[in-house]
Amino acid sequence: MTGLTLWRNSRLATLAGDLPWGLVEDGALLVERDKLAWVGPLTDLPHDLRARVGAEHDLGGALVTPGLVDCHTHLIYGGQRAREFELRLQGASYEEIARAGGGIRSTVVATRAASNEDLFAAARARALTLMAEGVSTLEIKSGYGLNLHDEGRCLSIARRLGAELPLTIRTTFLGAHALPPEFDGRADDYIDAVCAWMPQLQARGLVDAVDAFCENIGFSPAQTRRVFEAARALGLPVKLHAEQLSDQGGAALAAEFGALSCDHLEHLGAAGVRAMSGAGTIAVLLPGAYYFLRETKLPPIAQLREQRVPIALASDHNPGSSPGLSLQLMISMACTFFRLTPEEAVRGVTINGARALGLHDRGTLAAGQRADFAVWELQHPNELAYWFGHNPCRRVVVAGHERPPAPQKT
Ligand code: DI6
Ligand code: FE
Repeated sequence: MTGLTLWRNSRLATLAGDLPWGLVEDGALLVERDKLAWVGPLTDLPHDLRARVGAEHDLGGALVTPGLVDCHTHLIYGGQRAREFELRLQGASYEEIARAGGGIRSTVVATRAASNEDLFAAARARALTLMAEGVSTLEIKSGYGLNLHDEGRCLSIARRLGAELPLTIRTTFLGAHALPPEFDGRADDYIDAVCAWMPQLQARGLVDAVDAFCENIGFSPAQTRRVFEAARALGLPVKLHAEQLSDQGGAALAAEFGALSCDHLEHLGAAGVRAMSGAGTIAVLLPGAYYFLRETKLPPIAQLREQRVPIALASDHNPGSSPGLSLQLMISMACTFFRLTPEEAVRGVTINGARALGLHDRGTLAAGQRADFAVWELQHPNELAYWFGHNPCRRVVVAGHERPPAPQKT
């Protein structure tokens, strides 16, 4: 039998148990293959387990957290929209640009025109940037292909990233992101098409979940419901871009379908919060989009807390509303803009991010969880919310293996 690997001399923010941060001093992690076999203060490590340790790493007192989870990204796309940003700075709104055929549609044109290799290379570089800050699980949505061929191409590229990079990729089919030009004036026909593509993409192993953009510039609740019914018929979990720009009742609709998450939520009302609470749906807040669209309406944080709706945070990386690639910046902005506590924000990119993807095998440091963790040159986990603009992540372990290019020491 292979020996166990001991990682010792660290402060652990386990996010498990009842203590703030699940903090463990002089902590140790024992890894068996891809899982955590034991977690706790080194002095409590049982002798029989100690005897089975094959390799040992001294972390020099560094902070360890669970590997970070970015549960909402649109990582695969062609082109960029810096010109659109300039127009918005001059007063044009995101909605106006979208209605004039810019916005998501312009990225669809660039994505369709891009080669597989170009799309892959650009997405790979983006993923590596997120990974350097401790991300070990990453969700990627389609939604810039908007036909069967190009949605399939983008989802296949997401799968290839998952196969070639040392992290978990979860894919989400977001065919109902925007109306492609060839369906102008025929949104219901387009929804029929999206529902018809879904089983084909699922049969190719490309879909872990289904999402839609329920918005006055996106799809109506009735159209979203049809997408969700198609997903349910295939046994696929759903998520929703809900109440980003207006309250469409999308969150309540998603909750009715047992959605894993509702995302954005600045315009979420009391009924939506209650519905999410009843359904166990995670609220995914996206401070990058709030910031970049210069939104002023805050998501209803107090009500989410009151109704015990777990809050996750994600980068929402996309070329239109959130071109950032830093979960640490999202933590910082969630605290400054939304007044999340640092602990809430860090839970948002670990345990609650995992739950927003339906993953229960990660997000905390506890025996039986996947051995996904990040090592930080920090004293206390509250510093994750404090520093911004530089990267204190020093090492990342994914499924028990340390990720290069971090130093490979024993
Ligand atoms: N909401 C968003 O923030 C992204 N998609 C969505 O439905 C933005 C997509 C884009 O502008 O390209
Ligand atoms: Fe999004």
